[in-house]
Amino acid sequence: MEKNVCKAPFVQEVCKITANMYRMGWDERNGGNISYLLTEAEVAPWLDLSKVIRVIPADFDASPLAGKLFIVTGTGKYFKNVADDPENNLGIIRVAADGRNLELLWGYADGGRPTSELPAHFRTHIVRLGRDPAHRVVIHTHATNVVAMTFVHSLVERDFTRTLWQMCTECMVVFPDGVGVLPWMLCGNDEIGIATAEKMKEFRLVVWAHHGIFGTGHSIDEAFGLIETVEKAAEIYVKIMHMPILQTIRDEELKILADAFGVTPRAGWLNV
Ligand code: 2HA
Ligand code: ZN
Repeated sequence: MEKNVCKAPFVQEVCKITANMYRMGWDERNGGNISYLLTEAEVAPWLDLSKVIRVIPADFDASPLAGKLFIVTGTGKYFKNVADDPENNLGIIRVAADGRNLELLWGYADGGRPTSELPAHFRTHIVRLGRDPAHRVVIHTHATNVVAMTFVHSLVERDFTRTLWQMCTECMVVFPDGVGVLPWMLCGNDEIGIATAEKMKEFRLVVWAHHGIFGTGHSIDEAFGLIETVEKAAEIYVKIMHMPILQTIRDEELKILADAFGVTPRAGWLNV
């Protein structure tokens, strides 16, 4: 018997994180989007997997994800509203065998579609799954201080990452692999999707200059945790950048930190 899908743990998780991110002030209006890879075993108790409500064309090739299930925020939908109305604001989709269509199994009840950033999400899933079979989540958000930092800091990835690492002790431990950075590009198309996925070959985090950030992970907590740690560092940067700096975390100390926590900083990015 089918149950109320809104009560499924994976729907509840997306409801909680979208509400939380809205309260962080990062997801104004329809800003931000989430896609979360689900297993058949997770979804089957809640939905009849043979019942396709609607077929939605994908305007890019998602064939490496054929047969995979995702819960995805809807295009034009507000994070503010997801928790109160998951069935209109979220959808559960399966990538069709041809990779050119998406089979809607639940949600987008008002005729909606997945996020406009689906190419960036799906191309990122393809790349990250190739690197890490436990990968499951892509979160895009307009993290305020990260966006601010892209106006006043070099966008060279090594420089950008080094500044973030220096802003708080946790950063080296959380993202020793650093952040990728893309220059300003038009969003919502496959071109930025391809560029994002190219960066995801090397990074779990990609900043879109003057727009936002993409974070990935095994879970919502992990992807969100990466983003909030970068955002916290960027916040400290924008608070202090116009003041005289009297001391910082030195590269020798970042190395001590990495050694103590058993993480490997991206090769060549520390000057030690
Ligand atoms: O979905 O965040 O990048 C709205 C956006 C576009
Ligand atoms: Zn955006």
